Amino acid sequence: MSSSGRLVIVSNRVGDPRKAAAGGLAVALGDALAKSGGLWFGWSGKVSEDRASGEVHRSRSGPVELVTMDLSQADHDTYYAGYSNQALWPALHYRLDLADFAAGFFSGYQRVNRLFAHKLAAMLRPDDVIWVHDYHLIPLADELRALGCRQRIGFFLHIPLPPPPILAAIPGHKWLMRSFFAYDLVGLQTRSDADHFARFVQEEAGATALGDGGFEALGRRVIARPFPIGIDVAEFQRLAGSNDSRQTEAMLKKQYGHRQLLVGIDRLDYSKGLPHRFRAFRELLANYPENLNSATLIQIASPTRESVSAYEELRRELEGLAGEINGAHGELDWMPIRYLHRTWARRRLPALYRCARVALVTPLRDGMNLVGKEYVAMQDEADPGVLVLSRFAGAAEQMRQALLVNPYDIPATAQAIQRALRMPLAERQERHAALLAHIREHDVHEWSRTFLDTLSAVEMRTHQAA
Ligand code: ADQ
Repeated sequence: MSSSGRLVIVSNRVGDPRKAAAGGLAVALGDALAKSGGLWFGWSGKVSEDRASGEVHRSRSGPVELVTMDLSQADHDTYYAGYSNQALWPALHYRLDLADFAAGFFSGYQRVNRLFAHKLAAMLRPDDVIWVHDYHLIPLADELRALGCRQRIGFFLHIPLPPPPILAAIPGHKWLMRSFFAYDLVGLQTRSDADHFARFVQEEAGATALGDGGFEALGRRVIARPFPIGIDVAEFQRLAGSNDSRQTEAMLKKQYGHRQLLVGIDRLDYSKGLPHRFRAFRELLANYPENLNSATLIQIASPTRESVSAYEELRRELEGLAGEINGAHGELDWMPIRYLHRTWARRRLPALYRCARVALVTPLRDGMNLVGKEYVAMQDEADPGVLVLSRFAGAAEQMRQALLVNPYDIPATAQAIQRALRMPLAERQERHAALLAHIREHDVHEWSRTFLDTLSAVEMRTHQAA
């Protein structure tokens, strides 16, 4: 980071960068924070007994200060489970049919963002650089500006930004736009998300395009550009060398050595297209019978947001499909689908990636999707597997050498899986080498460095009359 200021990260959940389970994003942000002796602020993940939110906890992770805040039950239900996960999450994933825009959700969302801003403002120094993450906290900069904060504030949206007609269906979407204009820099995952942003602010707020992603409206300026997120390749290589990972790999090779393994690793979320994936796999078995008694899909789907009813229905649908496919095609000594509804320890992920001939990353819509990148990073360069990737994952914009599929087209997806399973070695190597070079060059460290350099280079604003 070129600026000398302290880095302050704000996100719904705070990760402890020193814990291996924290994952690449926490590690990358932790690195950036450590360089400036930074602060990470967010929800503690705890729901307090108190009627009001706000108890603050402080701890340290090396040079990084971690500050978290508890939420009351009502704030959790409206801000987190409500507006964030039942209104914004589905709407921004193009699923207006699943969105619930209850008024109580919206007021809770505003209330918690205001509370976050009040708690954070009290801790800020004048030369801090603030980086806010994700859809839970879109209005945070506006709230901070209202309290007189003039620091540089950047925002990164980890999930997609849909085209203007979908955004315009969000009740009171004007506040959304106004909120974006309180930031100095808005980062999006892909070029097409950035195009949607450009069209949205120009069509709905009459914003003027200033070039290079700059826009002016409402008496404010913002820069909005794509910053595609990557993974920490070195972290995965380290994990792959761990005892846990080696043991799991040996076990998988013993169990499945004479089969063709396919792997899917996701949170159990409707955006990930899991029922479509299971149907494509069923079609593969029906249309290409040479895969019977051989192709085995290991699908790990970790539980998430279980209090939301759409997730419960999805769980039942998947269990039904897995049971049906195994019942119809399985043998005493072979089950086509191994479906595990639980979180898989991060340190054991490399083993799964390495043993799988094919990875199925087929979301109906995804901001980026890091699983495909992790899979590519973990392949044996001499004998790599094949990535089947949805064209609707943000990653598809960069990973053109994957087998790109439309997950809604079940027969075509089955055909692509068949092609992946039969792909000759030379073609696998060629595709893999190109993908790996890209993933190495554009890793998560490059992502955070580029974002923060861009934010630091933004002219300090003489904030903020509007
Ligand atoms: P997620 O929707 O959570 O994140 P994704 O990128 O698929 O999406 O996964 C994030 C991490 O979680 C990966 O490191 C993956 O290995 C891990 N993970 C996923 N399922 C797991 C499981 N069942 N067991 C163990 N680990 C699992 C959001 C956006 C994405 C975007 C990321 C980062 O929705 O589009 O890529 O943020 O910006």
